[in-house]
Amino acid sequence: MAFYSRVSGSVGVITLQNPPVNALSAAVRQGIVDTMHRALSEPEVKSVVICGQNGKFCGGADIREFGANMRGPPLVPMIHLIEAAEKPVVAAIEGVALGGGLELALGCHYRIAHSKARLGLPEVTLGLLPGAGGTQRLPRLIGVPAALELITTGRHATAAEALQLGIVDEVTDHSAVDAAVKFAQSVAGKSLDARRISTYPRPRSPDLAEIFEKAMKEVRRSARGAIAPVTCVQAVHASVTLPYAKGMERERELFSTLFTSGQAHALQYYFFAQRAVSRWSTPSGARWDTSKPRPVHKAAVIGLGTMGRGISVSLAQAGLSVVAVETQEKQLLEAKQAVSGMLERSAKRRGVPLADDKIKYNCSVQAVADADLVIEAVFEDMALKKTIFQQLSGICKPGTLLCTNTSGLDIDELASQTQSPELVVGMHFFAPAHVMKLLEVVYGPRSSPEALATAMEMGKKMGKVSVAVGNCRGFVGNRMLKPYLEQAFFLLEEGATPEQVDQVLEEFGFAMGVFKVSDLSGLDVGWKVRKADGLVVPGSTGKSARIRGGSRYSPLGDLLCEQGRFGQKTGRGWYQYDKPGGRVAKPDPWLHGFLEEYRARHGLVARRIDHQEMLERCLYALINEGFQILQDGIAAGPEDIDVIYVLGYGWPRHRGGPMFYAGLVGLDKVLERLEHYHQVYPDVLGLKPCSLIRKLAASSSPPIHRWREFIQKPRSQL
Ligand code: TC6
Repeated sequence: MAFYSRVSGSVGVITLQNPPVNALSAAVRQGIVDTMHRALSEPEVKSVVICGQNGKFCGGADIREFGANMRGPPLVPMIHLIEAAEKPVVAAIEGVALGGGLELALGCHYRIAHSKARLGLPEVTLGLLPGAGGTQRLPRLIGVPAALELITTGRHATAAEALQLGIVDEVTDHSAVDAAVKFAQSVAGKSLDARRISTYPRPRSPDLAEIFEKAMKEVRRSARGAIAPVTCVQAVHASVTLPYAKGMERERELFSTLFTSGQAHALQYYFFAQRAVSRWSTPSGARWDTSKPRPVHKAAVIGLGTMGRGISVSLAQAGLSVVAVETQEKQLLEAKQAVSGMLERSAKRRGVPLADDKIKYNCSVQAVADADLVIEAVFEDMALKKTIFQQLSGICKPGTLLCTNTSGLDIDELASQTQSPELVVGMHFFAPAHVMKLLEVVYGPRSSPEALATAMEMGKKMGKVSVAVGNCRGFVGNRMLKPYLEQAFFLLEEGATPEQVDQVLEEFGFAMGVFKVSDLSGLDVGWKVRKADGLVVPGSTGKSARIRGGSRYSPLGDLLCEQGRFGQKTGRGWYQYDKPGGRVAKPDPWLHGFLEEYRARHGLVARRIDHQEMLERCLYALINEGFQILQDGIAAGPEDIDVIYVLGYGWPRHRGGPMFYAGLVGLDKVLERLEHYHQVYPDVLGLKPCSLIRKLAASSSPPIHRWREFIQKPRSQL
């Protein structure tokens, strides 16, 4: 709702009240309309201020209401009522003015912002466009290039930038409401003719055609397959070609198309999923709201390779004192230089103070003795990690949380090396660790709820989205990657090329196909793991070369590694590059010849595989593993898996994540296709539908928010 008061006798103050972000729910919109009428009808009131409760102006339309039938007064006429008022209306922007919130402010005649406020039109991130006049008013106010950039990226601008762009009229370090009241008094009675943005002339410039062409090209490049950014450009285009009223009609048409689209549903689901993962729970009943994190003031990182450096930067930027340990002096010096450079660049980019003095470097593991939390980030080698955990257990003060940065090793095995296994958790960072937003926090069967809560909290402090996952081979992300990769290899055996498989996945929306990613991260990484698992059998021929443990196996990745083709770093992998370290992937005739020769050697006849089969086999194998993970209790819900895949594995955000996508396609359809492929390839375990998807499909495929009801609680682990 909205609360009305009168200040200094002549200023009507309308305060939006809908915690936590004063979103424009039906009740709030009704409140604004009612209180506006009241302010306009009271003769003593000469001007009006609109502000939000609890230091937040407004977070936009209430996203929770999007699915339901529209109630209450619509936004557009409400904003027109404000703009048409004959008394000056001033927006007092504190905290945030986002989406419909900023559109509301643009309908006001003046805008005063607090210096810490953030303003933006992030509708595009929800699969929408600013459909309350934002696409017509903002270009009229600040010009087409700046408006296009803000609307198509959805980024938040600082108050200083908003002032520079002309979005706000004044910025204050003190109360924006007090400043707005003062300002409102000073403009009472003044003409408002020049203050109604909808009456401003259409933006004109000789290079507009070029600007729109460039913007369209850019959104098509960066938002593969996402329709909202493209539609945003079309809507802004209407602001230069049509008069305001017609432009608003066009905005409404385009908005309606987006509003009911699957992409908007996916992105809105994802918005809530990203927030839901912080409310973690485990099969044993440990929960976010009953487990208290321990205070952490001092952290330590052991091993300053690529990951350790990124983790040190993240910790320092989170304001912690960090001890960074690397036992070889030369490597320590190199790491110190590299970390200083990373901190400097990051401070510049983010406009924050340099955190270099937060890190102390040391050659001895003894230096971590008084840390509250230690993150071991040495090579992915169980024997080495075990030795370090034994050492740490003897060195660290009682109660220190011991974390391992691993992409798939057994947390429990490491915990068993220590005197306090309840204090051991995994922290799976993604490279580059100071940039990537995802953190898988892995609890073992003996990790305490308090340890898990502390690691989750630590991730949040570092600006990550932390997802709690159970302990198993590859945890969630890498475990699901295995059957996906496997299918990609099988497709090559059956006649596809890496280019064809990658093209299908990129058309689906992945930033990079599976083979390009493999070249980027290095083929040797998976090779080492397969070797450790005893899967690599050099020189094996005949049928046995393609079978392991009774299941189909493709040695293609191993054979490439045997040739020294590790991907980008060696200039050759699934593609060729102009030099080692080169970035531009080019089809490699050698590889095509090698595949032909491989097929001939194994009696495989290449066939033409259509796009649908390539996509279904890769994605459905991945999704099937996701259902198995839910069934095993490794992830608490489908949202956890989806957030991991979008943030860590390049799954296109506008498709919500693999589990959401399965629901969108239809669980019975996914099941039917898995059954079909499993019938064709009975020796591929990853294609055998898991019992949870069968159960859900047999129960009329309930919506995704009800899937948890169908997951049998596994045995207590914590
Ligand atoms: C729009 O305006 C369209 C207009 C045209 C229509 C014609 N609605 O992120 P936090 C909830 S579209 C409903 O953890 P922060 C959020 O789910 C909208 N709920 O906090 C969470 O709930 P939980 C355009 C919302 O301080 C709680 O608030 N606007 C909304 O880190 C706290 O959120 C946007 O896209 C909402 N609009 O960040 C802005 N916003 O506690 C979306 C938040 O139950 N919001 N909630 O989990 C944000 O970007 C951030 O929430 C923030 C605050 C920057 C406002």
